[in-house]
Amino acid sequence: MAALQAAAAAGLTRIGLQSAQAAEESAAVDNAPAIVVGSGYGGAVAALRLGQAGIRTLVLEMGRLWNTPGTDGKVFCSTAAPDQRSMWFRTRTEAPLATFLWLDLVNRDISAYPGVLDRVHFDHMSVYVGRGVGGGSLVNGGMAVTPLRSYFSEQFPTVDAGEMYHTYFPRARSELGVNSVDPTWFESTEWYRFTRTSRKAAANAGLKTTFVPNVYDFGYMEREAAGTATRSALGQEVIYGNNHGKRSLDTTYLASALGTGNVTINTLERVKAISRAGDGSWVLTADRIDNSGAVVETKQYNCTYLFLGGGSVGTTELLVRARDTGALSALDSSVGAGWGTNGNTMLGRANHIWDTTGANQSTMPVMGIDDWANADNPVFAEIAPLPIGFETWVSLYLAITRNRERATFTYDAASDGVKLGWSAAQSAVSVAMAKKLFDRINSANATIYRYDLFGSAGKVFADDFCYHPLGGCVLGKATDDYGRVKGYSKLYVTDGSLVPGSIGVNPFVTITALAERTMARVLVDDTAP
Ligand code: FAE
Repeated sequence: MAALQAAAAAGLTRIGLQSAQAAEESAAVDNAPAIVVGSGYGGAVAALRLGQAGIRTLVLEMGRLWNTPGTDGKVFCSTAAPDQRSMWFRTRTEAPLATFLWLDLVNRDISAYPGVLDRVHFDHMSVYVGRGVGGGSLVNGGMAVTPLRSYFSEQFPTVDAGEMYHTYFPRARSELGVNSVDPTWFESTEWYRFTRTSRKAAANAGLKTTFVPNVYDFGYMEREAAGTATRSALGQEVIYGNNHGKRSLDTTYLASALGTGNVTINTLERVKAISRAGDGSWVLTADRIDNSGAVVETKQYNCTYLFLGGGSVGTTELLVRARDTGALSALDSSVGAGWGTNGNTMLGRANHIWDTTGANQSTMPVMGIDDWANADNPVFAEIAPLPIGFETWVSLYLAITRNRERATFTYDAASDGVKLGWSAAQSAVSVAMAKKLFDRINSANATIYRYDLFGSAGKVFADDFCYHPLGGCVLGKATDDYGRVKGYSKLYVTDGSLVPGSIGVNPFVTITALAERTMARVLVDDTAP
């Protein structure tokens, strides 16, 4: 953390604790033996393991380093009072919950700035992603869930599940700082009344609920509740960043990566193109932007080993562009394919007047309704908070459904970007599955859905955005079984694009564990002298 803090204080966009030799080599020349694109889960694991192996590594991240307090003394703004820090170059926030009582009370006008949460729009689906050093870990709900082994094996038939569940999942959980809420405190605190109310409604329908671990420090949260620590999860902070309590990647993997002395992170640099030089090394073109979004420099980098950790959307876009512009024409035809939303659908239910959810709600979810074993309609629904500071009687959920629909990214020459072939009908599959489960809950409790949360048209199910973009460069299809991209050597994918569209639970533990597995293999097999 010392390196991150010092860099922030100095206003630097280049962060590192380099060894003297590395500093000398990299002062003028923009190259490194290894480059990692993106600093989310996949990128952070790659950076740490490369750094530990003594390989000088440069991480290129398009977002900011989030460590500099604004004029209010805080690094991040809260969901209740969003400002320019909230969203990536927007003039108005685009929160998932668009309305309350059909009124546009949630979103605010802001000035354009490289804020921490982005919503990437495609024709029938938009994707929320984190921007900054730490990627999605800066904005997510911290739910650290290991998938059901049987479903993992179904999704990754060629991966040794025994090795994953004995070695790489435990390694990922340990490095991420996963912990669990104290059940006694959970049962008594006002901050989780909303969860207990949803649990009761599920139980009335004969449905099972399960505690879910998290990377938020629950010891810290208890101190927040006791009034002895500054509030973050209990202070309406989450999707625009947490000022305290959360073990985001900048405090775990990336801090350790910088600590090796071999890793440097350049921020506000967006990789636009990758190609291969005549000598087989990788060439990257990156735009460095300023706080207004203007490109202030276009840089070229060169490396021997290239690791792509730009996330499902970021990495897939880079590879689809490279293949379809001819820069890397040997990439497999499956690059771009196999993308899904993890079956995401958000919805709210209206509780009876006596079933309060509480004005005080922790922003960190700790429980899910687990009906995944229901072969007719597998759904795992996270019990989500609605932390707006007054009683709403709303139970909110993010349902993860077993939607088998997949889409493909295609290159769009006009915009030099990608289009996503996801249709409204494909979202309707997730909605139908979520509805089947929540109709059961409503019927058992004589309750109804909320019609006021997702726009003025009375939409019940938020079917036009997702939090869990997965796929686009699927393991074993676009890559070999370890994330080595087919068609080229020394090119790797380590992020959520490897997961084939669905994993049945919140995905970052899986992404981290797969990246650990890739790095363990690659560092032994591919970098030996
Ligand atoms: P990701 O974390 O998205 O990192 C990619 C990084 O690469 C970002 O920092 C980008 O800015 C950067 N980047 C992309 N393209 C470029 C480029 N061309 N040049 C330079 N940099 C680039 O990827 N998951 C859970 O497991 N539990 C949760 O509770 C949970 N809650 C969520 C809540 C929200 C609001 C959101 C948005 C997501 C949530 N997720 C949750 C999903 C989780 O954050 C996501 O699966 C991971 O962050 C994906 O990790 P990747 O390494 O694939």
